[in-house]
Amino acid sequence: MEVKTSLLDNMIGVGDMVLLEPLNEDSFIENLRKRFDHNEIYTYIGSVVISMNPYRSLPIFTPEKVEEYLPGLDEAYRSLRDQDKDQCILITGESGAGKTEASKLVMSYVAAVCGKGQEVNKVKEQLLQSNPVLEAFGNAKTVRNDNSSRFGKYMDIEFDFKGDPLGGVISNYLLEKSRVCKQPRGERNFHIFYQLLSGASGDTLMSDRLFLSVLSQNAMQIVGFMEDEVQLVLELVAAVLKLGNIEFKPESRVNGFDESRVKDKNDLKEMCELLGIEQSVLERAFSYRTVEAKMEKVSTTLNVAQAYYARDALAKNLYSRLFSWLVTRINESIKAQAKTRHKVMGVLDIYGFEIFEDNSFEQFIINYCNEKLQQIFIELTLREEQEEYVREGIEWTNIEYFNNAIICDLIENNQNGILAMLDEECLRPGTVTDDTFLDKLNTICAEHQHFESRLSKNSKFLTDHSLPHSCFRIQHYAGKVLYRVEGFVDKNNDLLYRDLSQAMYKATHSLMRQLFPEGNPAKVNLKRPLTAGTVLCIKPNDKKAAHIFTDSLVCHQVRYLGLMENVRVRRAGYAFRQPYEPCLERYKMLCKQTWPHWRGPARDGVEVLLTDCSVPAEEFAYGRSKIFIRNPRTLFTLEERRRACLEDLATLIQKIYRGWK
Ligand code: AOV
Ligand code: MG
Repeated sequence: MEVKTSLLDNMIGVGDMVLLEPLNEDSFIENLRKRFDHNEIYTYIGSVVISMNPYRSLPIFTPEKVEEYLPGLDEAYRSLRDQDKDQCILITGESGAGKTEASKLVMSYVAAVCGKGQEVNKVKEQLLQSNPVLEAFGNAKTVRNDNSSRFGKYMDIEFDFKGDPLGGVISNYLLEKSRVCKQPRGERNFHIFYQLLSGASGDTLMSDRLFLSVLSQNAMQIVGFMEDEVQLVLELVAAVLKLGNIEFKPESRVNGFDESRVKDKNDLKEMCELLGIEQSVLERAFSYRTVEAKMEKVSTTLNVAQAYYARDALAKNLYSRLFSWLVTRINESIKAQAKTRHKVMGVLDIYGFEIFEDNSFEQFIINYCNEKLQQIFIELTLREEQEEYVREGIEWTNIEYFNNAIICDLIENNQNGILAMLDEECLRPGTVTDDTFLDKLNTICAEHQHFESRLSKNSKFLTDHSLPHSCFRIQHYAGKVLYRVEGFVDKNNDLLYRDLSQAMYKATHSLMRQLFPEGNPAKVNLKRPLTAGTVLCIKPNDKKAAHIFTDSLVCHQVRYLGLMENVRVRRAGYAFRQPYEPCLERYKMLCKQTWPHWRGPARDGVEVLLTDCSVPAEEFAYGRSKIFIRNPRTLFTLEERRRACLEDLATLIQKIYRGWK
């Protein structure tokens, strides 16, 4: 039996890295490769799942198979149902690594394992169909991923006491709204714009009914959108398109200034018709801006550049508010009806770390989010794990790992973090430019190990002195990224002139009015349940292609995700732990001295029990309140014996019963 297993291991690799022999980076990557070649895309490090993107559909996602392939998920779901613990699944990995697909798999899994019945099925279907709706509006093709998420998403699935889903709540974070106006070369706008335009002539945008690809339309219906709501949403998408067509020309004034005028009023007219806005109101809002100074309202003229700025700000605001409204609307549909919410399973899927040729404010924010997620991952699997051993008094040699807290601090520190400085610059009226912001960064961050500019004193990673003007570089956990400061101040400011928001509020379009109330929409806080499972997604190649496994690329990801350290902690550590009482309760039938009752401290009972089962002493460690078991196989052996014992007992009872009859 033993031989067979190792032969199999030789061919398809080991399923849990904790059991890998010998353990080093080469064998680790070799193991991933073997498994990848055999379509085994999941590998474990204890309860952490590593998922390799296969870039093609594998026949493993049927409801029956899901369970078999994702034991980690199964564990999370069982703990939620049987042990009454909220669960949270964090999904991380760079852009295109397969996070969003993995998050959908989590949802399909939940749908596959839990109860049936009309009500439950409806809830499941709605939860699942919220994905295509949000992807249509929040995903786009990028250089890294044809279906790249441009927003962060956290979804709580709520369960009743039986473990059946009752509903869900979605929170969205920071949509990359600049994409509405401008897409980097080789990239596209959000999918919805193409879905709206596909197969339709330009006139369709002005026809009574707008058409959307059947797929999204159906998904919206299942999630609970009324037909007229779908229409209202599409009208706003069309309005954003129309808005993008509006152009401006300068008109010279007597005082020497150029004042902006709408070039061709046709698009303006169509947009106004679509939204029920008076054309003159919008036209004026593109030529003048009202500023309040010392209780006085002053009207200043906009030049052509300012008019374009105002137009783009409006398009971005309109679209991102529409997106948030969609999330709120979906939540109304999918929220749990009954009040008997019992437990939740949270799934976090954000936009992955990305490095482009040109990186701007958007990449900076996205990469910062990933930096934070890596922090949580480190906390859970490396820091807390090691701290528990110390707390329980288990002998432990500390395993070093790179802690990226220092990079998070560089960005978010309240006093001199990059974001604080940016906010400060945005508050200074008048003289602020992207360059003054960069100057400020240079003076304050030049000493930081992970920051690089032309003035950097700390050249630890300054290999390349050709840093261009108006750029800075950050050494992120996942790699160095060169950011161009152009647009940082504007994008952070994100000014929407009041004249425009007021013009929008005057629209007769009912949804439009809702999107521009005065005041800001409340922000959602990310609250994560305590227990967490993790999925780490790895991208096998840079070509979005199947069957290709690029060693260097995989190796880079294995390093920055800290996977070797993770296996080391897991291996030197103990795969399984349990407080003494429940452990004794579960296995006491395996030993005469502890069965049926043990009198005395549970810790001693567990010791007697384990000695009696003659498992080698090095397999265990006795903590202050918990027993630690090193190898999962030891646990499996105990479980098998327990099962055998129960079966014997059952046979015995049957015999007695028959004899008695
Ligand atoms: P991401 O979520 O990690 O990137 P996706 O989940 O969108 O990446 O995956 C990118 C593409 O890889 C998908 O569109 C599929 O073509 C393919 N893919 C990923 N996982 C699987 C799988 N399990 N089976 C088959 N194909 C898969 V980003 O959102 O860009 O950070 O912002
Ligand atoms: Mg994604």
